[in-house]
Amino acid sequence: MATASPERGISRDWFFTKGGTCRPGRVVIRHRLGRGTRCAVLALLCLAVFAPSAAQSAEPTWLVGTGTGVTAARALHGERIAPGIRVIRGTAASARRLSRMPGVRFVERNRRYSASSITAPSDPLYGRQWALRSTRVRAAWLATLGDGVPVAVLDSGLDLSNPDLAGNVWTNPDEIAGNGVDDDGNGFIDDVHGADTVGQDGDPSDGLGHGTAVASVIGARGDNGFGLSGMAWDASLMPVKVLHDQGWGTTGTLIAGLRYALDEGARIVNMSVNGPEQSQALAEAIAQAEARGVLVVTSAGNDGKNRDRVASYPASERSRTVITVASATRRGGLARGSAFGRASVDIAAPGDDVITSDLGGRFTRRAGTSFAAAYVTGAAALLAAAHPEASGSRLRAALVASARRGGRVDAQIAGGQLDAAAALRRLGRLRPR
Ligand SMILES: [Ca+2]
Ligand SMILES: [Ca+2]
Ligand SMILES: [Ca+2]
Ligand SMILES: [Ca+2]
Repeated sequence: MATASPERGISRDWFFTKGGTCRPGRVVIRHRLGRGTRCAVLALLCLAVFAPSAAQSAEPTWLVGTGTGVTAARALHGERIAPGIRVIRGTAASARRLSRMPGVRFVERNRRYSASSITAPSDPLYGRQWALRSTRVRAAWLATLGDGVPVAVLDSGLDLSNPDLAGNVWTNPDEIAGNGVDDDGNGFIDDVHGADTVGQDGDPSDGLGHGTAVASVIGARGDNGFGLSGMAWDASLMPVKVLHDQGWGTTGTLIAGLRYALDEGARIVNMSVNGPEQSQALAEAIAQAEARGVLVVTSAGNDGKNRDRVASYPASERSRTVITVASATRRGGLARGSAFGRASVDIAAPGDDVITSDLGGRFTRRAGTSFAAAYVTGAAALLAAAHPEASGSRLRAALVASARRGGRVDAQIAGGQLDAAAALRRLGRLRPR
């Protein structure tokens, strides 16, 4: 473009020369104007774009593509980030003006991009959690982390002091702690963080560890530099103790627990329990869950039986809101001891060599369909967070339809293996949060 005119000691690109002749709010003219008109106009524009108010405000930034040789954009200061590309700050109007300047090839908004994969969380055990890779949950985390979705864990309770869980424990907004009164009239005194239908009290503390382990798979705090990563880092875990510390409960403790979960607004209920008898009362409680749009996730059982022939409850409940989960190994086969059934088992999820939180802040490797169910529950919490309107039966349908096929487990169950990212996509969108 412009060339210097040395014989006159004047350059047309006077304000392009080194030495910072143009700064926000300040134009220093080091040379006499030669062909002054354009220069004067450009100088004014330079001031307009880089007035201190604009430079220091939270205005959008723009990418300016400049031509070869001397260009006006060079005058506009900004930051040179690549040959022929500068970043400047300014309003849309100043960007439009700039785009008309000589030597400017384009001006476009410096747009925000999101990482297309979340960086590995800081939890020290993350690298050993093969299940998180198998379930493709990292891609799902781009869309949601669970966002406070209430998830009831009907089990042996929960270690409320566990540092990886404490931050995600549900709080009953209608109950005043420690006053010895059932403030919300739900039948449990001081049930601030869940309830105990075995001891019939408001303290769901876990004396067994099973419930704490299941809860950690669902919703241990992720990326907190401690322990492991749950599936849904921001889910709200509602512990309901329906099992004695010896690991068993009754139809009565189960249905009381389910009713508590429904009354307190759980959207998903994890029931990693199995019993041999069909129960009218349990079937009615599950029908109630379906009517309220609540998903019930159950373990297929660890007896190695074909569930199509040998029933187990609630796994064998025929309901569109119950999803029954078999346990898969790292290699995608059915885990040893896992029940199966092409008609009665919906999906498989990691349930072998699973790292879980235990009592006293310890960690334990566990196996069984209890933990497979917990992975599905965690994925369901992510779905429910991204799609608050979706009913339990819709969540179930999305999880089953999106399950990954091609593994050895396919021939033994109705669906394939849990794929959290595919399930989110199936429900509508896998969008950045
Ligand atoms: Ca209460
Ligand atoms: Ca109270
Ligand atoms: Ca208790
Ligand atoms: Ca953690």
